[in-house]
Amino acid sequence: MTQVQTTYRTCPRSGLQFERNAENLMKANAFVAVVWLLIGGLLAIGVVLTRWPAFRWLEADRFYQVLTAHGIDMLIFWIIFFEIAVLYFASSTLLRCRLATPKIAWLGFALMVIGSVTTNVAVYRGASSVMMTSYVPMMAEPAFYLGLILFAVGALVGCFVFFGTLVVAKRDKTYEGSVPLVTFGAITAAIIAVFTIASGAIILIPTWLMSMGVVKEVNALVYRTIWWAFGHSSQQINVAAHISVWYLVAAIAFGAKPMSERVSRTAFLLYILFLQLASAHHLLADPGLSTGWKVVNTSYFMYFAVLASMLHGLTIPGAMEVAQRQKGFTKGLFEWLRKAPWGNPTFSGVFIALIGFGFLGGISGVMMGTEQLNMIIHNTIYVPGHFHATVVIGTTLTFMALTYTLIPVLFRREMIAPKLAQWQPYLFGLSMYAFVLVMMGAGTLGVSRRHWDMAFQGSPLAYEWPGAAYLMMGMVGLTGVIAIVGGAIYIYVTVGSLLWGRKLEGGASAATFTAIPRTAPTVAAQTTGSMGFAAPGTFTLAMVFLLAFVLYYFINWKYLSTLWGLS
Ligand code: HEM
Ligand SMILES: [Cu+2]
Repeated sequence: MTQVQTTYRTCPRSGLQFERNAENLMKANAFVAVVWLLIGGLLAIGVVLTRWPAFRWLEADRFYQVLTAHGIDMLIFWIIFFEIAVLYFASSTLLRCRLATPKIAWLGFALMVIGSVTTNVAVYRGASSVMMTSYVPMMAEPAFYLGLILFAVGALVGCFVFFGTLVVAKRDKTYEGSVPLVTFGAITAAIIAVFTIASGAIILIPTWLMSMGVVKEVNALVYRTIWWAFGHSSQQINVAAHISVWYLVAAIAFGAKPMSERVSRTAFLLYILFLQLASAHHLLADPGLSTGWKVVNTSYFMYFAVLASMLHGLTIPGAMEVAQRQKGFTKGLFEWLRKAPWGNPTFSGVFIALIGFGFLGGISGVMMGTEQLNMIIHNTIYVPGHFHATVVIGTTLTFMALTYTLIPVLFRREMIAPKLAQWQPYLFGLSMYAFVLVMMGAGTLGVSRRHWDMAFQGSPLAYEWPGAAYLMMGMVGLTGVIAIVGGAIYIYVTVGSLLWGRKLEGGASAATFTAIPRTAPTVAAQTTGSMGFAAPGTFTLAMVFLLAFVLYYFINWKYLSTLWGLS
């Protein structure tokens, strides 16, 4: 066995064991992530105040430049830097082993930093306002693509360090049996990430060459198909990662165990098997692909992935409910929920994320993934409404919630302004609920996504919107500003704690790891709630979800049927 110079610190507050290299890399990745969130949040001010019809702040070219940077800094840089930190945590910390090849991990980190800065500089120079999707033949400067490629290589390196760390843990026997569920979820995320990054490389490298004049043409349909194999799967990484964090938080906040490990693991596997196929839902309006191909991919196979998310959506609150009932909160259907730690921002953030992700992101996603219904909302502001429910309420809020736990545990600082932190998930999460709802409302009325000014001011033929469309876009502005304030509070509390928070002692360090102790076999506790279910409250919530889904689906078919009068 090779002897590697490192130390292991056992955190006195959480009992978690941090290896030095992994710890430093997690801190660096999480910190840079938050810097990108800050920049993306500042850019959101420009986007929101322009979309707010009463302000129409930025001119078109400036708007698209700011929008491009907002989308990329948020969805790619904030989220993936944070995910690399999560991968290192799920491997090194949870398996209590050293991080494999720390030098290479730092190299990956450096590539990600260089790549993200390069792409941003290209956007700020002004000739790369191609937006997140950067469809050909619209061209950005070569540096725009080069930055993304360097970033992707860096992230890929991070994934391989993660896999290497799993090997180290296995070889050093730091744990027994199978890996914990949270690590399993992270493995899912990392496997999808490798596929995702490969698709990104296949399409972005030729596009980069085209921007330099080396390649003459990249076919637009091929571009879109492969770009979405990358773009859609990358969202699956986010889902697998934030769901893993939900399991982690259920364990931290309640000591909850998954209701069924096997079901949860199978659900993660379904992601790997079926998610890429769902990429087709981004191509539903594309000519050149057959209807049969679209229907098979978006209907039959997509539902397996949706099924997986619904399984997690059921088992995570279910596990919380079972744990709460064991503590004696057994009254009625919902005492377990009423008596949950609502004042703990890690819990409240995760719960608000879970409900919002399911009800707002999930239901709207299945609706818009249906070929016929897609035509109602295609390329309208509904689309960003939907994905802010998934990537902001789902992923971003979950990562924010986790940070509140990491400040004392990983960064060893006492949180400044704990009262403010308590309010933050409510302010940010609930204003985002409202934000996505009015965006989807305006989109249902037809407000365009790909035109910055819904009023089309100055164009010869005016279009008369129903007044509700203006009202809702005004609400998009207002709720967006409130959400930005909620985001600012998060940045203030987290960065402020690192700068001014009281230092906490790190706990004892040792030169070797302490293996995960063999846990006593858990007695299958008899946790029958009312009506014979282990988790009747969660079951009720699931029925409410089903009802909401059916109603919403029906309303949209009904609405579709009124759009073209046949008689
Ligand atoms: C306070 C928080 C945020 C607000 C108020 C906000 C607002 C907006 C608005 C108004 C748009 C423009 C929609 C359009 O006109 O097409 C937009 C686009 C976008 N946002 Fe956000 N956003 C926020 C946070 C985030 C976060 C956290 C992410 C990702 C994790 C994100 C990802 C995106 C993406 C990918 C786009 C599309 C860019 C494009 O079309 O190229 N946003 N956002
Ligand atoms: Cu998708």
